[in-house]
Amino acid sequence: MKLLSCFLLAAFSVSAQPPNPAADRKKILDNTRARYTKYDYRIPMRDGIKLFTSVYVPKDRTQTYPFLMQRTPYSIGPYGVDNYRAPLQSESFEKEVFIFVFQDVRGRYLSEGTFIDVPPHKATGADDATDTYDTIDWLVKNIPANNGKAGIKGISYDGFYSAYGMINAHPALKAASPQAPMGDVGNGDDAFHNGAFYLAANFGFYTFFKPRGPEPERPRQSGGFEFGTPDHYDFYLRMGPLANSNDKAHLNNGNAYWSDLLEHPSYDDYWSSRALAPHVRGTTAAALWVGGWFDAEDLSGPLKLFRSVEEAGPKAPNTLVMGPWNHGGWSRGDGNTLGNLDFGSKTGEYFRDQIELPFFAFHLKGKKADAYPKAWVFETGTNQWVRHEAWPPKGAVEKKLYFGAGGTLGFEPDSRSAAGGFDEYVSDPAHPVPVLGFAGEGMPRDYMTVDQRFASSRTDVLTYRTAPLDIDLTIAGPVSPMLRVSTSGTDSDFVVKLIDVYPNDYPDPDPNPTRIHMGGYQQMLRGEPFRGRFRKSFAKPEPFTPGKMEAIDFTMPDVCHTFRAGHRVMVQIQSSWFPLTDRNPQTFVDIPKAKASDFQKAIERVFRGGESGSGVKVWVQQ
Ligand code: PG9
Repeated sequence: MKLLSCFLLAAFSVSAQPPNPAADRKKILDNTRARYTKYDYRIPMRDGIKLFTSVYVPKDRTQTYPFLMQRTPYSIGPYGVDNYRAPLQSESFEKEVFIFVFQDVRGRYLSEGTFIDVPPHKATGADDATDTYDTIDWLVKNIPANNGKAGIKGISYDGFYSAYGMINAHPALKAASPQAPMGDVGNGDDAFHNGAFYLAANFGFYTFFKPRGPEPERPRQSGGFEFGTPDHYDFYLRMGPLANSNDKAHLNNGNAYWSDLLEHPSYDDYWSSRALAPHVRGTTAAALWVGGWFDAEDLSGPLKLFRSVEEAGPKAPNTLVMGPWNHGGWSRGDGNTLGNLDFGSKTGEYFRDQIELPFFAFHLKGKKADAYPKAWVFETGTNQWVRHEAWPPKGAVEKKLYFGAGGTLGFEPDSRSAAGGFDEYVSDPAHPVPVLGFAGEGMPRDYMTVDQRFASSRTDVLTYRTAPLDIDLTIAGPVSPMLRVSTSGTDSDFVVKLIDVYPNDYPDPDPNPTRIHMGGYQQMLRGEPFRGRFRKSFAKPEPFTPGKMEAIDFTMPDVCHTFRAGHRVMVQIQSSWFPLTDRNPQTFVDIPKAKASDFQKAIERVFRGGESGSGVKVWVQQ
């Protein structure tokens, strides 16, 4: 017995080595150096501009390999053929060999040319579609031991370039995985959502993402903006009207990209020319569109672009993957939790190993893989991966949840309140509804998972909720508010939040380091603002007539969620969401030029009752 216990102790002590990230990184770096040789090229585009490109070529020449590309405005560093990045993609890709390619896009870092923020696709001349084509053409013709196939992937801006590269693609481009691509930064991704400006996300982004000079240059360490407080609600409230954002204490007119945003508060051709959906129709590369249900930056992009390819009749396999992730969350960590939410399995690891890598190995190397479904999504609530051959799933039926008297909500119009009943609140721009119930960043990566009880207790938030459900209710697809509202002002925002209310006896996590109480937790599934002036047209804003009821119908990005029996469905309505979005003065003025005196309180009314009363349509899975 003694010998055995000594052995077990020894085994345990060996396996209980403390983690050593530095040693792990060194091992991966050494492994990368052992397997690849790095080359730097300045690849000529059709207009003569040369794009700086690093190519990691496998040392093994016993077989040919495909290219796996990534194009980025964020620098492909470390620069220099002796400085390797490792791992070259996620660690899952260590299991396969590719010719890894990284490229500074036109006008960024060591590539020549002029960078345009979110560059529009051009019908003629050089753009990022032709740059991708020319790069692949050059690689196939100049890099030894390639198998004539190429793939492209990337997240966020890099996802945008991945989708862009699918347009009029080179025949060698066989597979693309645009992940959280910006589908339409003017409406739905990053800059504006239904006309409301995403203040904190963009101010934070454009404090570091600045124009470069005319000459290529290596990254310079530019310090981030000093907010001077961890409480960004307070910071932005003190900043005051949007116009102050360019004064000396803030961006000091120093960033043309930021100023462009403020120059285009309506959806004009500055934005429509930057939308990718019209251009990805008919693309020929197999596509794996990836997004996160809780992505605060580019949730709508993957959904919108997947749909655009699907609706045009896909010419290659077209698959949507959505998981319980924040922005880019699928590419890092286990993915078993997010904020206070626990998904019961390593969703990120599952995606990288079971979905992403086999996709590229199949299309680029002919490795065996099961047929991919149209939609491979994680169903929150039941916390399971589900595969659907259509999206929304076949058999899902769109139903309206009606607002009722006394803050009720149900799939039948509230019989107690005849049409024309209403609930009202005072919306005060001087005291906007916060996006967080505590001091923090203006737009934290996982704000969507925060408990919404802080909001439902406010008098300027309307809350409608069902009775506890008798049976599970699964919704899968877009969520479409249908509001009937009035304001005493001449403009207002209306924010709609769809929430899962946990039963009071829902168990707390164990361990519970943050001492969170999950009993009664109000988990937001989807939330979007709508700037009322755009209710008839995003290009042509119209004022409200004070007190006159108006319809605001719109669609919010999809969900795939099961409200378990005993839970309630909740909808919250409010007229600010600060500093996630900028404040609406609630007077019909040019908001980026508004003065402090333009900001006025308003009485907001939400009309309910009868078939035409306010509500939210959801796709119920039968
Ligand atoms: N989605 C981010 C972003 C792109 C463009 C403008 C603002 C933000 C990003 O690339 O992370």
